[in-house]
This record gives sequence, structure tokens and C-alpha cells, in this order.
Amino acid sequence: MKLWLNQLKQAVPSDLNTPAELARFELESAFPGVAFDLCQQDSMGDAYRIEPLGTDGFRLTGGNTGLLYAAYRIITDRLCGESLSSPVASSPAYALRMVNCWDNADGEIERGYSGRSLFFRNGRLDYSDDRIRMLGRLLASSGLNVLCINNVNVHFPAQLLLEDYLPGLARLAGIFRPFGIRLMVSVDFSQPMRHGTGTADPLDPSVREWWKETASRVYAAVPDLAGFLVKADSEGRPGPFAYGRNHAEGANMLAEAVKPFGGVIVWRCFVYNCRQDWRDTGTDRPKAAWEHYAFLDGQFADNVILQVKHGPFDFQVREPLSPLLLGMKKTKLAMELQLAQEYTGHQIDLYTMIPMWKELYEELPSDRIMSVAAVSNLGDDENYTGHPLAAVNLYTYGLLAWNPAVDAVSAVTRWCRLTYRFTPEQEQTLVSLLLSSRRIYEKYTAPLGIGWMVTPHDHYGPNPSGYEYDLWGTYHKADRNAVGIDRTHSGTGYLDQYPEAFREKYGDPASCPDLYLLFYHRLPYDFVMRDGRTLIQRIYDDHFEGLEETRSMAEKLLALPFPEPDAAVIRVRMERQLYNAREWCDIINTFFHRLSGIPDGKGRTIYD
Ligand code: GCW
Repeated sequence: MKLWLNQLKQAVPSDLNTPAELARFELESAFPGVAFDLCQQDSMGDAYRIEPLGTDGFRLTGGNTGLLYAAYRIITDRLCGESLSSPVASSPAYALRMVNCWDNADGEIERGYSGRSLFFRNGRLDYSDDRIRMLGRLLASSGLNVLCINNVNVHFPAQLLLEDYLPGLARLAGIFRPFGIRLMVSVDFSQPMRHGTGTADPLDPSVREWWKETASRVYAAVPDLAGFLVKADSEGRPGPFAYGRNHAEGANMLAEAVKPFGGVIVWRCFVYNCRQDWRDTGTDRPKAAWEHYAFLDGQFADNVILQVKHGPFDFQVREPLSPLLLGMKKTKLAMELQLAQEYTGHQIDLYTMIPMWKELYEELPSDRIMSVAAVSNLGDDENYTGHPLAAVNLYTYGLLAWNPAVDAVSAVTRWCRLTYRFTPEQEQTLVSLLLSSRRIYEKYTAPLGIGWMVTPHDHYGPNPSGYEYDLWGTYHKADRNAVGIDRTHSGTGYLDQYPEAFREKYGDPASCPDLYLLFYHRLPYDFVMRDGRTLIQRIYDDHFEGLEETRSMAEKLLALPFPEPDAAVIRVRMERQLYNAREWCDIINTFFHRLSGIPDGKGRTIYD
């Protein structure tokens, strides 16, 4: 399947070597007879300029990759019925527009909901060249240019990507190269110990030497490797803490090794105490990233990028912007998003993410990050994303990574128009359903920013107290009187990690935006919200509304003329979402009714 490129008839041949060659192929096979003048100016890099020539011709100017992005711009504009009648120029906001795959060498994907790995089978690199080329085409046509193919939890034998599997990695990199996509590899910080160093201490000379030697071998095989992605001292992963070193010392050691080859080290900041004692009220997980990294601001080498999850917890339906993304002004930062719907419906429930991303950018100064990354929702299912409508998240992520100012409505509309041949009314219906899907999902799941309340470990379906006495620090402390954690100065002090403006906006429950109330505050059920409702009534209303809106969404969605096989997949998953929404609605309402003893003011059924 070709997803949003299903109108392109010809497959990409295997003998193209450069993005510029691919650009010409794509243009000439999409628009035979149209004149294309391709002017390569390497200094322009990914940037491009398109000038219409007379009635049916174009001059494209750009770098090697810029020409390819220009080609996809012309093609997708035309397929969307938009004519390029005047010159346009464009350049990406970020040099690195990354996708992180959590694929293991055995073919399993951690938090994968769309089949098995496209890259690995039976402990080895093993893939279909045609599917890789199609994936390259999809990623390049949405402007993405870096792909990390293996899980940040580097399970053996994935470490061999830097060793025995290097020829295979080089071959895979070669297939992606014409699409302007550079590979990245997740590395195991303790790997030198597999080679007799006896330590992985970043300040140990034998360890530094091992990584230097490894980097030169890797770059000899894959000269354009973007770099290494590292999850260290996180959820049990090895890292510098074991040697009393901080993360600047760890990252800088690796940075030194890849620097001569133009490589970067992307160092993840998802470090927190994942063995917390639930009795310990002094520890508040959302504070962890700041506590581990803020004091290191400015100490990282210039080819180190800290990759920070967009929120302080872990890809919940609603989280505040991570304070680290606002606080580290002397360090290169990338914001990490998640396309894989780990906590957002497993690519069963509809959950279009761009409205959530746009909210993040409302509070993120544009100069604060210099790159973005997203955890992949890809797998070897025929449609790549499990739910065919989940592909909107990959496509619109690409548009956002290219231009964070992209409008959510036009981005989703563009995806719909490229993917389906619908009438304007049908298209409008699908666009509005997709754009409302996140808010609907949020309404029937954990209320008002409290997060979690989900089936432990699997993270699909409701379990209000599933994590309440666990090690992961994800507590809501709901009792007969109140719910939530006071994260203000008078509580855990989490809010003190933010600039003044943030503290003012979220610090007072009377003025805190409703949807973040239970993230920042502990409130009694009879707390009166700004619209006059009590907190408990709001929780009941949101859940009944979420279920109702899911039912009306199903009606409208299943009435749309989706082609097969999408129609069948959409129907089955919509049925499962309806079931999931009812489970969430009833279980959350009953949970809070049993605790508070307060009935629904509108007399709706809450099960005892
Ligand atoms: O979201 C959590 C997931 C883990 C994941 C981890 C991370 C790859 O439950 O599956 O590990 O975060 O982001 O490293």
C-alpha cells in the first residue's frame, strides 16, 4: 500500500543514487510531458525554490535533498488540486527531523501496534527492498530525513549493528540514501564491556578508545550516518551513573568519538526513579528530568542533542510542556513526540495528534529546540500503521517538523485529500472527525490531566488504581475526599521548575486551565470550577460526553465510503473503540462515585 502516495503509479526503481535523480524520476513519472528544469545548488541543502516556467513547466532550485522536497511539493500540491502559479521557496525549521523506531532484532516492536519490524527478522537485518523504498518515499514526501531503526532499549543482538551487522546496515543506508534519509542507531552504553574493557566508565581511556575505534569503523561503512541515539540510566538501561559520572560526561565521550565524522549524539533525558516506593511522598516523578539535567546546562559538546519528551511524565493524553524544554538555554534540545499510540489507543482508537502538538508549540519559544523526534507508529502491516487513519499522524508530523507553524486543519485536510478520493463534504466530515478525536479520547479516559489510570504495562483500557501502589511514580491518590497531587510550591514544588509566567498560569486552581487542573492540583470533589460545576460533576459529564461523542463519531465515520481494505479495518477498530470508550466511561464514573458517594447531578446511570 502507498498510503498518501497511492496516486503515484510507478514504483521507485532501485538504480537511483541521489535525491536529485529521484526528484527527476518522481516528477517525470507523475507528470509526463511537463518540463522540469532542476538546478542543484548544494549550499541550499534541504531548502528549495520553485518557479513556474510558462504554462506547463517548472524550475526547481535547491540542494540535492532540496530538489527532492521541491518535487514532492509540486506533486502533492497538484494531487491536492492546488496549482503552483507563482514562485515559492521553503526551508525546514529543523535540520534533523527524526523518526525513532523501537524495533528489536527479533522482529518485535516495543509499543508497536502495526505488525512486526520492517527492518529485522529472526535476530538479523532482514527486510523487503521494495517496502523499504516505499517507506523512504513516504518519509521523504512528508519532509522527514533521519530514521533510527532500532529500539532505545538495545536488546542483544542489536548491539551487532555496530559490529557484525555493519555490512547489512550499510546496505540499508544505501536504499534510504536517494530519499535523503540518513540512518541513526540506538547504542548500548555498556557495549565496550562486551569487548573486554571491564568497564563502560566514560572517563576510562580504554572505553573512550573503544568508542573512537568503533565510530571510525561504523562511519567507514556508513559515511552519512546521522549518529547514535542513547537511552542511559533510564528504566534499567546501563549508563554513566554506575561510575559516578554525570550525563554530560557520558554524552561528551560518545560525542568525541563521532565528531570527526560529522556525527551527533542524541541523548534521551527520560531518566527518573522507576523503582519508587508509593509510600514516599517526597519524590514526584515529573520533577526528575529537570533534577538530572538542568544543572548541566551548557556542559554538553556541540554535537550532543538532548532529546526531551514533550511532557514530564510519559506521552500521556495531556501533559504540560516539559520544564526542561523551557529551562536549558545553553544546550541543543530536541523535542520527543510519540506517534505510536501507547497511551492513546494503540492504533485501535482514533487519535489524531496534531492538535496536541500545536498546543505544545503555543508555549514553546520557537528558538528553544533545534530538532524534533517522534517514536514511530510503523510496522509491517500492509498499511504500515495498523489503523489506516493513524497514518495521518506520521504525515502531519512530517509537515510539523518541516514547519511548526503549519495549520492543523490544512495539514489533516492535505492528508485526507492525498489518501482518499472523497467529495468535499465527505472530506470535511473526515477532517473534523480526525481533529476532534483526541479531545473525545481524552474525555472518556483519565480526567483533567491526571493521566495514567490505564491497564498497567499494556496501557490500553481503564484500570484506575492499576499503578497506584506500583514502582513507576504515577499516582493520583484519589480518596473519599479529593484527587490529585499538589505540584505547586506548597506541594511537591514541581511548578517551581517553570518560568514565572507558567507558575502564574497554572499555580492557582481558580485560574488554572481546566484540562490541567488535576495535573497540578489536589482538589476536593466539590471544588467549584469556573463554569460553576463541581469537579465530580465535570468528571461525570466528560465521561458521558466522551462516550456519546464516540458513538456519533462511529456513525459518521462508518458512513464514509472508504475503499477496501481500509473500510474493513476501520469498521473493526471502530467497534473496539466503542467498547473501549464504554469501559472507560463506566469504570471511571463508578470509581469516583464509589469513592465520593456523590451522585451524577443529571441522574445518568453509574454502575455500583
Ligand atoms: O513509554 C515508556 C514505554 C517504554 C519505553 C520508554 C522510553 C522504549 O513504556 O516501552 O521504552 O517509555 O521512552 O524509553
